[in-house]
Amino acid sequence: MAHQTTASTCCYCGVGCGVLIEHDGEQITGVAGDPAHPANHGRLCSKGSTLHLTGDLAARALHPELRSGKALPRDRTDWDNALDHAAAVFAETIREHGPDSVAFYISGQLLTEDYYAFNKLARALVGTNNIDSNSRLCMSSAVVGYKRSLGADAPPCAYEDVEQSHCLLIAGSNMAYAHPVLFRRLEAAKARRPEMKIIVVDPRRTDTCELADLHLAILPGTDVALFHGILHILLWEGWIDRAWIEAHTEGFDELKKLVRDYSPAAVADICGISVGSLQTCAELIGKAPSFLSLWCMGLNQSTSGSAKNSALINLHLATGQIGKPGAGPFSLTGQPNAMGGRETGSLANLLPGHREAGNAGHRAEVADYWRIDALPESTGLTAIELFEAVRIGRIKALWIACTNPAQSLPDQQKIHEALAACPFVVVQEAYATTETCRYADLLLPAAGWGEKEGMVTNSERRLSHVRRAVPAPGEARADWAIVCDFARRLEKHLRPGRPSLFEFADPAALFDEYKQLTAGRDLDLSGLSHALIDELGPQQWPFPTGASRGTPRLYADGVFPTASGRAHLHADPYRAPQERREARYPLILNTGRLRDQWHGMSRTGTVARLFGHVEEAVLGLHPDELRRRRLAGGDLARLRSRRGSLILPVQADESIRPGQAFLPMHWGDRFLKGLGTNVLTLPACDPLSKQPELKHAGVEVEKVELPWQLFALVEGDVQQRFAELRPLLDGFAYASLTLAGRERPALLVKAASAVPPESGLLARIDVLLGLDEGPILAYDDPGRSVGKRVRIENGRITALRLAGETAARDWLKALWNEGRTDAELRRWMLAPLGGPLGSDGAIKDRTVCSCMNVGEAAIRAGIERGLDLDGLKQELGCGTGCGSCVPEIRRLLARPMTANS
Ligand SMILES: Nc1nc2c(c(=O)[nH]1)N[C@H]1C(S)=C(S)[C@@H](COP(=O)(O)OP(=O)(O)OC[C@H]3O[C@@H](n4cnc5c(=O)[nH]c(N)nc54)[C@H](O)[C@@H]3O)O[C@H]1N2
Ligand SMILES: Nc1nc2c(c(=O)[nH]1)N[C@H]1C(S)=C(S)[C@@H](COP(=O)(O)OP(=O)(O)OC[C@H]3O[C@@H](n4cnc5c(=O)[nH]c(N)nc54)[C@H](O)[C@@H]3O)O[C@H]1N2
Ligand code: SF4
Ligand SMILES: [Mo]
Repeated sequence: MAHQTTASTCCYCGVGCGVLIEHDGEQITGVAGDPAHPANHGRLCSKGSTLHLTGDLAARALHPELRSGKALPRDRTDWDNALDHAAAVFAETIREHGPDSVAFYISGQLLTEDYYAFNKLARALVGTNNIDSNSRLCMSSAVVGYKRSLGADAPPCAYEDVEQSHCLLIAGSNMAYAHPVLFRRLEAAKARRPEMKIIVVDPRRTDTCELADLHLAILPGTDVALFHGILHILLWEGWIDRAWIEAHTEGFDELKKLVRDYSPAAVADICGISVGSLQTCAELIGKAPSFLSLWCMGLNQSTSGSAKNSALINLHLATGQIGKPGAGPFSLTGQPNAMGGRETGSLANLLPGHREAGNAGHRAEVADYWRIDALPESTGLTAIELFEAVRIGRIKALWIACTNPAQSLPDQQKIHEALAACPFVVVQEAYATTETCRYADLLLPAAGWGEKEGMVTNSERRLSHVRRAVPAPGEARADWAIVCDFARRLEKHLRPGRPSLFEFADPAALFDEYKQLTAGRDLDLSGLSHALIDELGPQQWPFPTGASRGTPRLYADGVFPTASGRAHLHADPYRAPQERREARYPLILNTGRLRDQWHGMSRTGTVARLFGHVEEAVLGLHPDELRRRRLAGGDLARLRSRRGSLILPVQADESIRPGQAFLPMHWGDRFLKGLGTNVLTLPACDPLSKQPELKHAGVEVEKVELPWQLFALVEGDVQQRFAELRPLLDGFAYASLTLAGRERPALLVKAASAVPPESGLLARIDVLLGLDEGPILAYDDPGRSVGKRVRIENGRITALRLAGETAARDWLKALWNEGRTDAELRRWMLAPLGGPLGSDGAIKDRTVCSCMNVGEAAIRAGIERGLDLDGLKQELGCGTGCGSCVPEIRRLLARPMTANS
């Protein structure tokens, strides 16, 4: 079919960029930013611009698969059998153990219509509030913060406010990595108006700090003290708006009393910053004509998450900095449709239309609308509680959709136990490769990005129409369709003979039913429809019936959706995080995002070039902490917390303060042996939001001696080889599997153990690497499992393996990457062991600019030649594509030259 373009949205972060999908009606061939979309005006980041490369079918779930017993493999089945079976098991479980013996765990990456269908299924048909989502790990503290401070869960700002503000506080958000296109807009605004002040509050010096006038590297978890300390100074200096406080808030006296104790000296001490920088921060905020704050997981993922949110909102209420251009408390949403989840009531404690499951009046309204007798009264379980209930056998049938809990929830040992113990686990997934899929008794293949249609709401309350470009592969189906089909079959068991609640022809029909539940409420989107958005473009709620355009900004009149119409100032004291530094666990482990990876990497992990920026799992530590433990960069270490441990390489990182450690959240058991990053984190939660403390676990690091090492690389059939090789590597103490390369993707394997593995294992690995026969150069000492093998085809290395000793690995990888095979390689192959012979040594480089494929070495060389940012852009091309690497180039320019930092 001819070349076509479909306007849709990016399926990654909450910025919600519009993308133009290029395709031929069958396959997606390219993407471009949509110039007409108000979120991005044509820009895309490194993840968005590589979406078309994520189509490896070998990683996708293509057919329903069912197993008849826990120990058995799943067999392919058809949809009828799959859903009939699921309906029978759910009906039986509900009949025998009641509706609260089943649960649904869903996701902020579902579309609004998918969410709505799931909600109706759980609450109206099954009769349980056991429906929670991964947004519990993400946004639930912001939901509580907005609701208890302002009366409704509504971020009041628009992206233009970020550009227009005079003073921006970015707290616990690394938006250079996590919301890159909004960061591009901020960079441009700051370039236009350099007088705009930017403050970053983050224990780490992230790339976001490249734009900051002031960076407060507070001790982790101390934000509440910081915000109270700022308010203390604002009060002392009279930089507050008394008239506004009088007219529009309540709770001021109590708050004033509380913050009296938060003197600059006390706060500087708690937060580990100087009194001077605290004073500067308060002055920037207090004197700014407009003040806006952006925040994300550094505030939300905390046992003080709700208090952090409210303490930050207090600063806006005390200064009257809300409801006007360039002002307001603006929580950034992580997932593309985290907002849609909140709107449709997809957390255990919510109901559609920003209602509460615990409110009898709200329940009655929704039950009436759905024409059912009543909604369930029993309290639904939140994510952490839910998986604990699975583990102890209270929940006997679990439906998981569009999330990978066996990677992303804290305390993974327990999560894996729970999934293994659960009698019936349904996983509705687009990719068959995830850690959670291993536990599926029934795997349902879901359509993914570009293959499904519906609505999403981005961080600024803007709804976009997500459009389908191509059919889903294999037998995969859209999520809403799977849910409604299952629900109709379950109705035959639970409501026989009654009219179905799930007769929806398409997502537009679901949306039209759902939107009426928002009519007259703060988020009113009753005036919207798929067709209207097609006509007017993406719109911000509220958008009531009869409206002709959306609402960019809320609370301009200072009236809040609370009983009194006033906003509440909350006086929560600072409380230290659950785990403190102590002798056995003297380091605080912080976890977060990489620039080019998305969560459990089911999608980004199929694109080799997205591993160019960060190749593998490494633990970052301040150089002093490495020295103290006699560790050097690249050494393998054991990282342990009270719950579990991991073996992985360490790296010196000056952006982290001593006493802390940083590990990206992305690594699960698939890419790194040992249940991944979250084997270390703890399930302690905020008391109100039930959001777990994913950014603060006590850990220790110690050197491990694993002298026998394996390094291998193989081009082609990456996903199949990944699946086959991964189980073989369980025999090693350390094992990492990632992708490498660009045009010729390869699987990259690293492993290590204390003693050589039995030689049969190495032989099996060689077979999977294609290094057992054919055009191979080999030097083997099988007795000691030591040796090296290289496969050369058409004058190029296509596979290689070093066993026992891997000194030549970076050199070989570079030869592979450059497609070179020279005489030196042949000479080296004949020598018994060791690194490259008389070469210019191992060149270990990493890609900084992923669009133009420019490495750190070239950029450093350019800087040494005296090039500035523009010069580097012109000469090397770096930073001229999506721009995601520009903050890092600035950092390289700013930092004195230190080798390999
Ligand atoms: N590249 C990429 N982008 C993403 C995602 C992704 O997986 N990859 N995921 C999306 C999702 S779902 C989300 S929720 C967002 C998350 O977006 P962010 O929250 O911006 O990302 P994180 O890296 O998780 O954490 C942000 C920062 O919080 C800091 N932090 C840790 N503890 C504290 C603390 O106590 N106080 C303060 N002030 N800061 C602290 C960390 O050092 C980190 O730099 O990203 C979205 N965008
Ligand atoms: N240590 C630590 N842990 C964290 C965090 C942290 O900062 N630190 N952050 C937390 C946060 S904020 C979040 S949001 C979570 C994210 O955690 P998860 O929700 O587990 O993350 P994903 O890997 O994005 O999972 C989404 C899954 O849905 C699948 N999928 C994609 N599209 C579709 C679709 O259209 N339909 C269906 N059915 N499936 C689809 C993908 O293949 C993927 O496996 O992680 C949390 N965990
Ligand atoms: S900023 Fe990047 S990841 Fe986020 S929506 Fe835009 S293109 Fe996608
Ligand atoms: Mo998130």
